[in-house]
Amino acid sequence: EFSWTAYYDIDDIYKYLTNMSKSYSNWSELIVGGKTYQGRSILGLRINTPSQEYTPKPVIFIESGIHAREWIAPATTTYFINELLTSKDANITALRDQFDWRIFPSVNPDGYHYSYTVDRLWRKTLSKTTNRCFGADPNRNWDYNWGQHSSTHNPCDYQTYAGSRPFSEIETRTLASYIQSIDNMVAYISFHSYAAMLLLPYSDSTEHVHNYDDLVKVGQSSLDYGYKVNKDKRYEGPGTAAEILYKASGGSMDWVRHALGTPLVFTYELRGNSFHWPPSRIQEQGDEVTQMMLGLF
Ligand code: 0X9
Ligand code: ZN
Repeated sequence: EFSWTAYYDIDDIYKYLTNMSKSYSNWSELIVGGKTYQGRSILGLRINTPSQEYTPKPVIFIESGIHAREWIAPATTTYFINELLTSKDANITALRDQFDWRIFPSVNPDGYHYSYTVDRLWRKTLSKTTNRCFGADPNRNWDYNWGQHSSTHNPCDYQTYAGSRPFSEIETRTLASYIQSIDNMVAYISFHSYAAMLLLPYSDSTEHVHNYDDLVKVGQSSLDYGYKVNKDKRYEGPGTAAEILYKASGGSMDWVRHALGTPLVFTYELRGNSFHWPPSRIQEQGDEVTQMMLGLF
């Protein structure tokens, strides 16, 4: 049985998504956001309850687990899926019904499986680069200002190798084309760990986007909601990644904002004091993220 008191390998996460799509087949379905180097699908769940309206609902996209070792991100994301599907709380059912959700708990499933079975601190993809080394940082590989800040061009770099060219990785390339095909995407939310921060575009420059003040306002509301259920430590931000964390180029958030003009783009750096955040704390992180999503919309 799937739960939120343990971390699961990718097959079990995918089995959970598949089971939920069958149990709630009237308003949820499995979706494929792309492909991986090892031939996996990037699997997600669409949640779109029936409505009386003729116009399609606005889409909210959730991208989680792009960095393999940040296990709290996929765990929290399946927790949130579970809340959307099963909660009787009127605020949560209203949030569920208002939007067409596309939720991907692990957009780097090869890397996640590798971190689960071989190298717990693995961050990158698993693509072949040199004879000795492999993998690129999928959050440095998107085609916007690629290869500049916090990026290396050394395939043997364990952390931030940007790849051989923009979208060299099949995961980022196929996911970007899936994202691009979505009409009416109003929000793109990405989950990482660990810093307890809410980051806004851009990561790559300190320039403020035209609706920066709005992003700060709704971001602040999101953090207020989160703080209500978890007073352990208030998240830093909202602020541009470039200003409150560090400049980094080639991230998904910057590409989505720049190439697609999506109005609401956020990156949450979840809690933790290491990548080994204990499984006993998944639930509290899940509740906090659920509240933070309620505070956004
Ligand atoms: O460096 C990153 O990619 C993220 N931090 S992490 O420690 N999880 O690796 C920050 C992401 C900020 N946004 C972008 N770089 N686009
Ligand atoms: Zn990360």
